[in-house]
Amino acid sequence: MFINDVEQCQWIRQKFETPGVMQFSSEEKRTLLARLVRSMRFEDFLARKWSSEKRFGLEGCEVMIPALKTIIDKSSEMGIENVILGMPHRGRLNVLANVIRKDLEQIFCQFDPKLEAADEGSGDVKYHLGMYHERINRVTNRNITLSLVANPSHLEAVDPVVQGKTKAEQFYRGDAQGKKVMSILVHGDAAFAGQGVVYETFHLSDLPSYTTNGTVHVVVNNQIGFTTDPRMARSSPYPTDVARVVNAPIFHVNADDPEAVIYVCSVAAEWRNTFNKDVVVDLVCYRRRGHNEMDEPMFTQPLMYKQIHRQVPVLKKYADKLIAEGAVTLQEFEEEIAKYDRICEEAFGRSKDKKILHIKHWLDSPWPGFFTVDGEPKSMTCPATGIPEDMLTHIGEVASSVPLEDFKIHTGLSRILRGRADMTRKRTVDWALAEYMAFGSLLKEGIHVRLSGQDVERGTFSHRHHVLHDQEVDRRTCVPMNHLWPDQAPYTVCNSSLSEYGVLGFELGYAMASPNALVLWEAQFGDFHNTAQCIIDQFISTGQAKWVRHNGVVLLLPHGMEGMGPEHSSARPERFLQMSNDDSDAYPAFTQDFEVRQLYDCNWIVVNCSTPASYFHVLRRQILLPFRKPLIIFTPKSLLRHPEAKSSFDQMVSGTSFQRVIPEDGAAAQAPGQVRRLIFCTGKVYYDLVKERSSQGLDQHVAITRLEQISPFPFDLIKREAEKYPGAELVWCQEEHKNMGYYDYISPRFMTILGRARPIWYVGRDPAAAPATGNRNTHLVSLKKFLDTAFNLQAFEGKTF
Ligand SMILES: Cc1ncc(C[n+]2csc(CCOP(=O)(O)OP(=O)(O)O)c2C)c(N)n1
Ligand SMILES: [Mg+2]
Repeated sequence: MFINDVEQCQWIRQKFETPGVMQFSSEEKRTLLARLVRSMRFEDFLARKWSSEKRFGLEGCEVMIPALKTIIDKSSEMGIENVILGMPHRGRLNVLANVIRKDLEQIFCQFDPKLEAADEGSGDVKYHLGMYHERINRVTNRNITLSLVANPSHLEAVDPVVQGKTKAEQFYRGDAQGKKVMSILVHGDAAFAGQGVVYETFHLSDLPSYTTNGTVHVVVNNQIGFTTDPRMARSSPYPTDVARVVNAPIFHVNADDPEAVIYVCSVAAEWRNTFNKDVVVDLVCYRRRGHNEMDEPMFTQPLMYKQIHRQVPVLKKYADKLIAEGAVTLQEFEEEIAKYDRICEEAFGRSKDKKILHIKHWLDSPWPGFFTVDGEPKSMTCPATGIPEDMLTHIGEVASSVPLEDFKIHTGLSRILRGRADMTRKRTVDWALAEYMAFGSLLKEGIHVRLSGQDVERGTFSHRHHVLHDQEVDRRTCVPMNHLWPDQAPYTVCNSSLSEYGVLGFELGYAMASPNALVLWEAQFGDFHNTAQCIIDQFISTGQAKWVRHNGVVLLLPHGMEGMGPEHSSARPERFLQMSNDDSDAYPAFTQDFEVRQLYDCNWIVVNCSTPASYFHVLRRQILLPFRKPLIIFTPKSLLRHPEAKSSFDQMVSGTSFQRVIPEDGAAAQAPGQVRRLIFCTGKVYYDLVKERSSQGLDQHVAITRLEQISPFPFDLIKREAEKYPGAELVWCQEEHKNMGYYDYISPRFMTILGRARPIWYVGRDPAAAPATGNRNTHLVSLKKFLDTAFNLQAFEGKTF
């Protein structure tokens, strides 16, 4: 154990070294036996009914069920009302049945191959689905809410998600000490030792805006029991090194000794309650069968499995012990078994009546009141996203002030605040101020805003400064955003640890807890999101389809080709677009509600804003929509300070809205008949194009139209723009390399909307392996080259498509 705190060491000693601490009443022993009966007979029942189905049985570690139940009972006794669980495949169905108490027929019916899926998504396998249940805890007679968070196959990926959801539930209840809400994370030994996200998650447990005030971890350790090769145990990194890294006590306990297990579990729950710190219970057990029920372990571990087959099951051992002690009779034990078997059989009978699987019965986080009772959005409209002018002015004034008395800020920052005041007077905003306006206005409407990521308080590009630091008093800070309105919702802005996988997972979990919050994660540079790829692939892009839970998390990904080298340039838009589910080949029906309907049908929204006003509107729209979708925003770097990249209040006042496409509105738009070329683009390259067009004197001949929303694709507006310029050649211009950026996504969609009658020519950088060059000169030369092509009106003459 690697604990430096004397009080904590003493506490543990006293719990384990005091003679006779492990005393159980006969009532407690019988409860434990009954729980073991359920755990074991549940697996037996599944094995008998569906011998060739995968279920990742718990055989060998049946004690996990009483173990989890003990942690929950003990925590409930200490005041916990809400437990959020995350766990992998092994024993999951058993936990659903016997810990969370999902109806058995709901579980059994899923083994029926004829069960049809309701029309609500593509679904997931039964040992991944989540669950939410409010019930009375029979031991304490208190109400308790249990939820098991849905997870993908990717082991341990759910850990930070559970922690984020737990933090959010604590936050909304004002449970700053974690006395009402807690999490339990279950791990396999191999995944616990090997998956880095375990450590990224533990690492969050000591950070103020991320701590859940202690988590009880349970490891199903079927690795070190019964090894016939002593080197195996030694070559394993687990458990001693793990204890050192996670900075939490690990209690190892023999899973064949149920009384010891439940004693250790109750100590673990008490530890969490006493010290608000993480703790690990390591259930040292074996795995009676193969990895899943289709595997034959004797193929590869013959000697170990010979020994395992000789093991008497824990239930029999414990029953024999209690019978010998006289705590139960053989007859009572047999009746207990018969009773549970009957429960299973009856549920099995009922399960045959189930014809349709509703994934919404497997939701881990209900949002009461947000949808209609049928789970539908309450409307298919989105109100205008602009706000009254006086609100813009007020937020601008607070954003340029120091709301606390005698608070001395850095002179450099005073200059920045004066700049904001000046912009407010002139009725303009830059990027940072537009973001302020969006957040501030939502806070007024009671929407909690949380912005998390590395160095987000200041902003990677030193443009945000949401936390002011007193230059004379150590650690004295002020968040002006929390001084906007008397009864506003709270604003949380928090610098995270240096983790993407863990922190993005955490924010996704946070966003899961309530639809009435704007939860944003910002990458330091957009490309760093790829170390969190699993959260993006397994949860964000697919979560709703698999588990029907909407999620409105926002990813802010700084993006732009600015000569900064292969990293720090691209947020990899192509990857997000490739995973967008809107159909490239289907010509859409342009119904009245097309814009909102398209957003409802998509798996996520991908935008690249070219103006601060656009950014302001899209952030507000995220909350004003009657449903939730993940929002991916490619955010700028140099545009943060670009003199042209400003917006007027006129573009943000009441009545204005997010523009999915910003059409050309200059000279070319006045006389569209004379326009020879219409360039479509998105994001920062727009400013390069406008400058070049002007320097070549082509304002009347070339129109430039911006896509602010790339996915779902604004088919209707693109069609309108293309039709406005019937004599113009159509060009897609991007600063990214041809095999990256947006081209592969937009190209087939342009073809669909143009009926393949007109080509859309590509202008941009050539294909490449790395997202950007490391050589500044090459960067500038390639920029000049594609800008020349963009305005060379002969470039595509004679070419066919
Ligand atoms: C990230 C990840 N890598 C690989 C796998 C494939 N996989 C599934 S179960 C498993 C073994 C897990 O061992 P352990 O964590 O000890 O759990 P056990 O099955 O022994 O309970 C592996 C490698 C996975 N699911 N997730
Ligand atoms: Mg294992």
